[in-house]
Amino acid sequence: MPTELELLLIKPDGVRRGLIGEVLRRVEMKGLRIVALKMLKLKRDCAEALYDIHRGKSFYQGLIDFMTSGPVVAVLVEGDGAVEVVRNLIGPTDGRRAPPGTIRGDYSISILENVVHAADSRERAIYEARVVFDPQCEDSSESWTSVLERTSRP
Ligand code: 3AN
Repeated sequence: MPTELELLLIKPDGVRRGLIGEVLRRVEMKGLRIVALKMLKLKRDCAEALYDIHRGKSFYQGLIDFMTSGPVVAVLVEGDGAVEVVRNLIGPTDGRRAPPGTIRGDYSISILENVVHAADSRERAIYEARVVFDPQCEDSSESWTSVLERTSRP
């Protein structure tokens, strides 16, 4: 299988729960290479672009609210069959049904707050990577400069 790129996102619940290291560890231990990494709070229109295929569905607004509720970590991963390998690592969407040993199976009992997102095809991986790594996508109220300002106030 030729080497390919996959876009993985650690969702706001994964960041809030302190699972960044655990997710990255699993990706690296599997033998995949992390080729780009960025923590950011998504602007609303970027979250909408990321989930454009779900527009109009009953859970869409809740999904966008959730994805913009706190910082996410965007991870660009490279490896042989990376899309399939990462999708298998994260497990199926519903954390209650995801098998133990998968990230969702081990850390989620929710269909919405399921720790991670991963693109479902090579084409989507490229599209989604372009969305989330675009500097315009970052909500600057949560950027590192605002963290510095907040923490260095007397
Ligand atoms: P996956 O992330 O496994 O590819 P998708 O693309 O079907 O799943 O759904 C995208 C995201 O939308 C999911 N990760 C989940 O957060 C949310 N979602 C999907 N189905 C539902 C649902 N029935 N209720 C609430 N949220 C959902």
